[in-house]
Amino acid sequence: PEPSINLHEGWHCSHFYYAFDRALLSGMSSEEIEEGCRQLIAILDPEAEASPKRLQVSIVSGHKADFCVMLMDPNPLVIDTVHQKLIASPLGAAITPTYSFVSLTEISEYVPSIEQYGDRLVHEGEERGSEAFEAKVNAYAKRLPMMNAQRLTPDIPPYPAMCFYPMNKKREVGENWFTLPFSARNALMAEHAQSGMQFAGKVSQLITVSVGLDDWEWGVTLWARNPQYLSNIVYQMRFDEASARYAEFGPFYTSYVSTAEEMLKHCRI
Ligand code: 76R
Repeated sequence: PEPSINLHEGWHCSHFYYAFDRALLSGMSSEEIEEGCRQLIAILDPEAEASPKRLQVSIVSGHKADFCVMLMDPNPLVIDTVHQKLIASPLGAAITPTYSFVSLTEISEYVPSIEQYGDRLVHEGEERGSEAFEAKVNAYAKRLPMMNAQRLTPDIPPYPAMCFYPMNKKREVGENWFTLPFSARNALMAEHAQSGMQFAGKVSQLITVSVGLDDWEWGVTLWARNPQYLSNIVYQMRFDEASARYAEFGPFYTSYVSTAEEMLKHCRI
């Protein structure tokens, strides 16, 4: 394939976390701050022409950061430009980056093909070739292209609460995910998916891969109708063998979706 920093399929995805430097802000004039806010709002406008395909601002809970900017685009430099514009803007000196995570959208190798989906139905007791079997396989075949488009070029769901955390699959002697045969990993991920599906309509998840790109192997972004569901889903999934035995988690960042304007107001800037 041709050399390119754009992906052959899917998008780059970055999560940026920032905190305001109150000492620096207190030294700025109100005119400077006002102009800084105006520019920050323009830089973080998801509808602006130069903006990445997806841009979401959220207000962070706790003191790990003040706000989060999540960005997705085919071109990683379009994503990074938002970060550079922010710190080069009039408020930039008073905006301290506290965390970032670089990843890619992907179709996991455990998303069943139509054939694998049929095998799973048989495994669950469905009779191959029966009317019910055919109906389910056809429905899946119809949904799959849409679901794969959502995995590679995700729409952000209209949910107010968000949680991000990075994770690894364990590589320890006797408990090494990467030495398990594909069939065993696939079975564990099928159980994982079953358990996750119980949160349909409450939680929407985006798993982005960061193997080779950042300090953890995957980024987990969860959006929920209500923050209670964030805790519920993470708790429940801890009992799935894929997580109970093999998952290791990094720091958790909880935030609430907002516009840049609402975020500034919330932060009393
Ligand atoms: O994409 C799909 O829906 C297909 C099934 C599926 C796959 C392949 C799926 C479903 N996941 C898949 C892959 Mn998941 N997921 C996590 C976490 O906190 C934890 O315990 C782990 C973090 C959550 C909360 C979650 C939720 N999943 C993966 C992978 C990639 C593995 C690889 O490729 O090697 C990881 C790291 C991972 C982690 N997952 C679901 C959910 C939910 C809610 C679902 C059901 C989605 C639905 O409604 O269909």
